[in-house]
Amino acid sequence: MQIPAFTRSVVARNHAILTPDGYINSNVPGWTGCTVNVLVSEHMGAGFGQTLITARENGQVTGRTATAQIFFYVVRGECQVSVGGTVRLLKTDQFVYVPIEQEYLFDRFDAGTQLLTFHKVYEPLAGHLAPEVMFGEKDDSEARVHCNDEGLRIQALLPHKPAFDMAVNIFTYEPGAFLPLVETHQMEHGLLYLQGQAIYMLNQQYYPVQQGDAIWMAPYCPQWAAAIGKEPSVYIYYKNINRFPT
Ligand code: UGY
Ligand code: MN
Repeated sequence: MQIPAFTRSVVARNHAILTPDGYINSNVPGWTGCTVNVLVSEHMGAGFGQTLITARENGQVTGRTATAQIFFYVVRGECQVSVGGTVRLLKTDQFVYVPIEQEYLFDRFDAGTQLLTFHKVYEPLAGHLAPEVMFGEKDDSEARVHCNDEGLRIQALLPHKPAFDMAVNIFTYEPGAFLPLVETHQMEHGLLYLQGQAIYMLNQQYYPVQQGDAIWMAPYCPQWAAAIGKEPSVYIYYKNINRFPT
């Protein structure tokens, strides 16, 4: 037997790579019949949370948001969601945004359905009502070319409206595509690789990453990525936006 003493996971001051081999279940009140892996949290210094829920058939994910909004994305499988008076089937690559002070219930899971969540304490903006419940899905025809490079496309899943203080985007790199600069910015990121492989540079360290890996990038963490392999590399990521810098 191989000694299980190796992992690609890294947790550093301003970034982290979390690979599925190290995931351990957390119990979250109201989220039953499922495995919950808390990937990003304030315990590592983050200003938001990211979890991955893997549900059994009898799973129920229910609660009422308080000060934090939650974005739920179906990474695989399907389930039913009841929120804001609407009951809907949610399939792979579809999402629902649950604003503050809102009850939600996910059930009727196909066994093994995975939900990715991003949650953040909502910062109200004077003159703007808080966002309402919103449904949507990954749609490559909605993706926009990034930095004039046809090999890089970003789809914004949430509207470009000042009421939203978080963005969730899907970033697709064609094989061999790479970011045209090393980004160093005040905004924070959490991400999950949905497809493919890449080399991610975080704070001058180069990491091989692939589908299923999660990454946290603190504010000002220098970041760069290049797709490797023969298929597109695709990640979904969180970013705080639209508020006065603190
Ligand atoms: O939106 C962003 O800041 C994005 N381009 N960053 C990233 O993918 N690491
Ligand atoms: Mn960035």
